[in-house]
Amino acid sequence: MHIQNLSTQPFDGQKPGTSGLRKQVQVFQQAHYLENFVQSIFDTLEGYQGQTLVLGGDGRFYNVPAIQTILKMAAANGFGRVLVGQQGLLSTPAVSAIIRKYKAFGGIVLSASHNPGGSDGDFGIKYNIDNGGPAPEKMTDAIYAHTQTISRYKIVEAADVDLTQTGTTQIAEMKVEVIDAVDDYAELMESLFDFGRIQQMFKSGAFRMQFDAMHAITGPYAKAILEDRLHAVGMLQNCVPLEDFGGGHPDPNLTYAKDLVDVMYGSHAPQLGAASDGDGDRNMILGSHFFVTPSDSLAVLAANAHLVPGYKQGLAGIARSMPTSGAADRVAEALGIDCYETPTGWKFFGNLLDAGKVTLCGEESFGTGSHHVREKDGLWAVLFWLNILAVRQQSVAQILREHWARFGRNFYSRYDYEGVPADAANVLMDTLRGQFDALPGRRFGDHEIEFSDDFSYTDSIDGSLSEKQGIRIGFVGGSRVVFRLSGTGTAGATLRVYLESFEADASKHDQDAQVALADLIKIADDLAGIQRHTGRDKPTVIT
Ligand code: VG1
Ligand code: CO
Repeated sequence: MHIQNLSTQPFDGQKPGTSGLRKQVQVFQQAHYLENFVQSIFDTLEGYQGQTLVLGGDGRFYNVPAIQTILKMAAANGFGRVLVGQQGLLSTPAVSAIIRKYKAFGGIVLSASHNPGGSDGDFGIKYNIDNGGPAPEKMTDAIYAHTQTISRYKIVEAADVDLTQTGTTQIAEMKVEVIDAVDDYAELMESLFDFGRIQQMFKSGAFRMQFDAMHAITGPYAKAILEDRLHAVGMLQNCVPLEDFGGGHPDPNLTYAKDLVDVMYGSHAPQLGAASDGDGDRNMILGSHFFVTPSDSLAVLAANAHLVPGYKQGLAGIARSMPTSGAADRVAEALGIDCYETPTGWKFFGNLLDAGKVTLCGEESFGTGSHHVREKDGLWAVLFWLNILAVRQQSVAQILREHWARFGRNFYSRYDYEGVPADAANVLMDTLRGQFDALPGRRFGDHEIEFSDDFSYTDSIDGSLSEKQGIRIGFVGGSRVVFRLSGTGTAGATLRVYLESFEADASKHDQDAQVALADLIKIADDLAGIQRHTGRDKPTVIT
């Protein structure tokens, strides 16, 4: 078979963000655009000749053409074997699990996660290393540098691989194994959770859940695990992955998972509601008429981990991203273990997990996970909750109320201003930075600013430094406002404002978070001049 060595020219802006390179589909469809990025990944790697690559995506528009191209490029570049999901499908956590199980050299995930799909939507590509986790910043920086000077890429001239059936074929010297997308992942889940007990709970007929796959990748996983293995029959919706996710945002939150929210706040609501995102790494957890913030969810999983077979030997530590609330910190303190604070993005958890310093990790953006893989894992979190519910035999709301009574409640909310002009967003951030010296000591009603800074993080394992990871304004008493610009969007900028206050008094725990945080919300706007800079008088999404 013939290996072509084609000449090409660099594209601007192939810089990976919080989680890989994400662009509109039309951008990816330009001749050589995908190829340049893939060749830049391969050229950044060392020692992959003859090794195994894992490949799959969330099924969005352009998934299969991209897979066919990458297979031919992997063969031309000398990989020995590619494990590719049937139909080109693999969830992000499944890719991570498969890399680890088969000791692959790395993996490529095709996804723009929670961003909309379809021919007018977004596409994305991400490289994961041999621990199963996202490439660290040092590597994504090197890949980006390479895209700016690239002049050639290698590809084999060959027929497309049939992805519809599992089985083994060959492209040039390289073996292609089309594997079942779900089996390895399901086996891993079964090793962590008490499937017998969860199955009993469903079979008793007294417990119901509603799971919404949002027409994205988790559909086949949920069917195989929740329905076939655990007997959650008739409790799943939107489980067929569609190229455009049925026209929606596959983002599990109160705004975009409205169908599910309507069920969970309706009459005869089931005891548990859950949804996951485009690539299956996020989760939203709801009880009957009850929303669990992702920050609280992490804290509850940590406090109840001893009830779950895979975690009963205890937690080494917990890690959370900086904007995530301090609820998990309180659990860590009670358990006598460390809690680490990292920048936003799962790539910062990898070193801590590899070093055995933490067992559970979480982000406020509906991401929770553990040392079982090196990505956040949506269905894993749902199974963790099911296992806790099966053991405790209480409602989600009861579990949260008892949790707050014991640890106190961290009221929390995030305001997103999507699609604002990038210049305006940058001016807003820089104006805030300009005030750092003047802010401490300033009072707003009952609130006095204690500190303001740009969060920077030094990795305790490899010493790498990541700066400007979000502006923090801390108040006396522990309340906090954080301002950050998103690194996953493809149009304009998204300003995220994270709000948090702590309440120890249990008689005040039933307040609505928006009411409890009302003062802080106003202060955030005054401080940053959100309306003045962006012209927006309200956020696009509140979570
Ligand atoms: C967002 C979230 C972040 C998450 C990232 C990837 O990033 O805030 O917590 O890790 O998405 O999630 P940003 O830069 O837009 O705030 V996913 O589900 O896209 O892989
Ligand atoms: Co995702």
